[in-house]
Amino acid sequence: MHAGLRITAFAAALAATFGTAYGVGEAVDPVVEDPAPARHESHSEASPAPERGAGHGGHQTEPAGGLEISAGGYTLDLRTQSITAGRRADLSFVIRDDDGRAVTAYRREHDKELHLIVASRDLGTYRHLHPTRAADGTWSIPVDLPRAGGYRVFADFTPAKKGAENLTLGADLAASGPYEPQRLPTPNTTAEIDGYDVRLDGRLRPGKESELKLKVARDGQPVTNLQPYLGAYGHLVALRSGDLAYLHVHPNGEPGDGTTKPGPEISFTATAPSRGTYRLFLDFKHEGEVHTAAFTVRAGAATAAEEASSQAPSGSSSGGHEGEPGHGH
Ligand SMILES: [Cu+2]
Repeated sequence: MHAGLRITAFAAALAATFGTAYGVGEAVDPVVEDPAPARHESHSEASPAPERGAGHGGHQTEPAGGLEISAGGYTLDLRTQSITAGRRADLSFVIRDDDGRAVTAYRREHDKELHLIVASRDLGTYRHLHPTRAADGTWSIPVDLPRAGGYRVFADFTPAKKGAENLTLGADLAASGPYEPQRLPTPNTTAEIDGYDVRLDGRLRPGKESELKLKVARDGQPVTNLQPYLGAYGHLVALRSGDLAYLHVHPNGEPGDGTTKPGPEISFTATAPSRGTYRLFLDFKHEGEVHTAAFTVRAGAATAAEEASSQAPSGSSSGGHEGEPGHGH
C-alpha cells in the first residue's frame, strides 16, 4: 500500500478536474512549478510506487480534501443534515457513484473501510469515528455534539473499484441550539490531554513536505508503550481554519516494521496546501484508551519569531467571529 502514489495520482486527477481549487495553492506558493497536468491521471495502476516526494517537479503538493461534497465520480449523500446539540443522534450517509448507486465495496486504509471526521466550523469540537456499513451501503454511527453550530462531516475512503483513488468528501451538518462560536486557540506546541503532555516539533509548510514529530509524556516521563491505533502509533488530521480544508497526513513507519518504536515520538509527513492557520488533531492510544491532542499551527510564517509574534490574541474584541484573529502583518 503506497499512499504516496495514490495521493499523487489523486492530486493530478483533482488538478485536472478542479483547476481552480488547485490554483489557490499555486498562487500563494511560487515554489510550485508543476501544475500536475492531466496526463498523470493514467498512472494510478502503473508501475511500483515511487517514494513520496520523488514525484512531479521534485516535490509534491497534495490538494486539500473535504471542500467538496462530490469529487472523482463519488458523492457524499449525508442523510442526517441536522441534529440537536447535546443529544445523541444517529448520523447516517451513503457514498454514491456516478450512477447514484450506493458504494458497498471499499479498500481498507488504516484498518478501516472509511474514516469519518466531524469537526465544528470553529474547530472547537472534533470527532474521529468509524461508522458501521449496512449491506445496502448505508453508513451510520451515533454522535453526540456538545455545542450548537455549523459542523463539517468528512468521509475519507477509497472505493474498491479498480483505479479508484482515495477521496475525502465533505458535507455540512448543523447542530441546533444556542450558538456561541469559540475563538480558535492561539498557536501552541504543547497540549495537555487526559493527563498526558504532547509536544509538537516541526513546522507545517505551504507547498512543501515537512516532518511533524509528536512526543507523548505522562507525569514528566516519556511514554514508550503506545499501542497501535489504526495501523500506526498515531493518527493525525489537519484542518485549515477558515474553510476546514482537510489535509492528508502520512504516518512515518508502522508498528512491527522493525524500526518504528511505540513512542514517545510519533512522526508524520505533511504538506500544507497554502499559508494559513491549521488545527492539528492527534489521536493516540495508550493503556486501552484513545486520546486526542490538538494544536494550532501557522503554515508560511517566515520565521519562528514571526510565528510567535502573530500569536497575540487581538485584544478583547468580542465580535463573536469564528476562527482566529487577523494576521499580524
Ligand atoms: Cu479513522
